[in-house]
Amino acid sequence: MRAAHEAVAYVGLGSNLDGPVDQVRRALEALARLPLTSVTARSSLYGSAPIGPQDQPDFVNAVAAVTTRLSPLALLDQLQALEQRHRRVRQRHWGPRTLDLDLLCYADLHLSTSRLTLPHPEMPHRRFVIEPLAEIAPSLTLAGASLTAWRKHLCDQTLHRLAP
Ligand code: ROI
Repeated sequence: MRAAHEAVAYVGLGSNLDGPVDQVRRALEALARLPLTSVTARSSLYGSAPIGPQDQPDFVNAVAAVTTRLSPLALLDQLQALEQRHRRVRQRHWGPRTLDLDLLCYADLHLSTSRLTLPHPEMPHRRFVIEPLAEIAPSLTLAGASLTAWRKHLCDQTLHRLAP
């Protein structure tokens, strides 16, 4: 489905299986090839301790900014198809995965459906999302609060910049 206007959306990427750095780099390249969509910025790659079960490898995370004429659900379809092309395996809930692509927010849309909630409900609490987002969109606001304000409320999580 085609949206009437171009919208700015943010996509979170994460991997902790099968060469995570490569998984995330390839996914960033693949995002740039999505129909009606361009990648306008991408963060550095970050290494992050897992949120959820601790008996799994650290994650590699990044965030990309895109402009798109796809509707939110059409963009979600594309992201899920991309996860499948990376032979996404997810062995258990909140367990390790080869590639996770989360639609974090889409313009200033608020949406709550069975398939998609926007902005992503967990994103304000996750350092592995907020820090890369602050790198590429420092003036973004979420629910009326700046990323700097959100940063003060993040749960403790080890995060370090891995690669540009
Ligand atoms: N933890 C980190 N650090 N990074 C992720 O991308 C990530 N993704 C998830 C869960 C399992 C919740 N934990 C994560 O889906």
